[in-house]
Amino acid sequence: MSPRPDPTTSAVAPAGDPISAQAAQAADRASSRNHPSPLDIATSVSDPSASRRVGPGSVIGMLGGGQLGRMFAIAAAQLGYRVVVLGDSPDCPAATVAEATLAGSLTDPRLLDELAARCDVVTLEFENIPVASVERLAGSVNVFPAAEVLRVAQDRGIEKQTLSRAGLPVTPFQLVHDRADVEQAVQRLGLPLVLKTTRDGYDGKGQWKIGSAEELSAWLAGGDTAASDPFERPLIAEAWVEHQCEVSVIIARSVVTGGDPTDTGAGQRVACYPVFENRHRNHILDVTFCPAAIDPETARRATEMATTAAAALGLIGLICIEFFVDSRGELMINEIAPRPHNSGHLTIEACQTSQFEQQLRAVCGLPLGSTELTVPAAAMVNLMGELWSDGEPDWDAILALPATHLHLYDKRAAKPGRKMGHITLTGDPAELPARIERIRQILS
Ligand code: AIR
Repeated sequence: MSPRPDPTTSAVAPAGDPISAQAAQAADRASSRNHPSPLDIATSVSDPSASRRVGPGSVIGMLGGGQLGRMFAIAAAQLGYRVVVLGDSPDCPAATVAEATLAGSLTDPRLLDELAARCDVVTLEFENIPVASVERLAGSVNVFPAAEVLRVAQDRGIEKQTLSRAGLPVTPFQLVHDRADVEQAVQRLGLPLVLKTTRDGYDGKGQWKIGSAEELSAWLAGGDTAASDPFERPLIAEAWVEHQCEVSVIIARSVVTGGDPTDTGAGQRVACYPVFENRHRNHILDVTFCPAAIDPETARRATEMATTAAAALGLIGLICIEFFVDSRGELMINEIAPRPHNSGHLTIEACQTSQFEQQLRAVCGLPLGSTELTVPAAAMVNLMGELWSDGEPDWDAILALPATHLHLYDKRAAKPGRKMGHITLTGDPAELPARIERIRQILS
């Protein structure tokens, strides 16, 4: 393990506490944008051509070819755009709906240069796109969200530093590089706590809940880490938050230099969706409800925090901010994802503008669309690979249900834990739980 500077102390650490050089750079970049005025926001965009309008008929580059890229390409086609995907395989989910797919590594300079040459603007569908690839593209074509946003979102430590320095509440945390750090984290944060790899973990991967001194000893002995050295990769310890529910807010933001009737001032355009309430199963999103069953004041604060986060990051594009609502009704940011989000899939049928069309509008400098619900309520149920264990599920029975919308991602292999599709239900909020139950019966 390479020696590292002292870990940062906590979400509430005063500025000036020791942090890693990388985290310090990111935090400095972000802190210079804390609570920006509209004027700051307009001038914080380093590339003055950032907001250049890219109209219908243009070609959009998509980094990543999964279901999020696929649903983006469908929305883009509706508005007369063409999409070129850079994905890992020629039959990735986005490939069948894109104009062209460049199949290969997201770090291949030849493919990146070809994408840049073919596209008018480039966006992405997962946040772990190598930053160097985005920087290479950005030398010749606008990429939104920018490399700087990805750098923050790819590292849980930098993410938490950046958000807390923007005055936003995050789960109390401590960076962990060695045994002494874990012991200090246990002292400061208490048990249980969650150890997470700072990079590359998702859907519960690279995460360990430590509930007792015995569990900590077992983890330190490497029992549950799949690694002989549990500190091989940088980690973050997070306090365990007893929460009543998890909610998410998806917000689009763009900065335009030209005047437009939808501008909110100094060129910043912002559009925020209603709050979504999320239920997980095995650390993976299972069901989303909208509107969330939280009081209006909590919803208002979540929206305000999402707006502050998007501006502090200098985001152009779409971002999802996930929150815990703790037992006292306080909000804490759990994580962020600067791309369309699984919890926003219901916007396709339930809102004036889907999250995918909104991403397109934001990165193309078009007016942002209304995020209003067009239905009383909606729910989204994920369809995971395990549903295929006895062959293809009975889609005809699902398609026979009213106000029920089936989406399948055309993935070639159904594996347990893999998102294969989703179903959106719209209608009376009181009836949604029973309708979800009916769907589960059909699919079981
Ligand atoms: N995705 C990205 N971050 C989180 C999620 N769920 C989507 C993207 C990505 C796809 O999941 O669309 O391309 C990868 O899915 P899979 O099943 O191939 O691992």
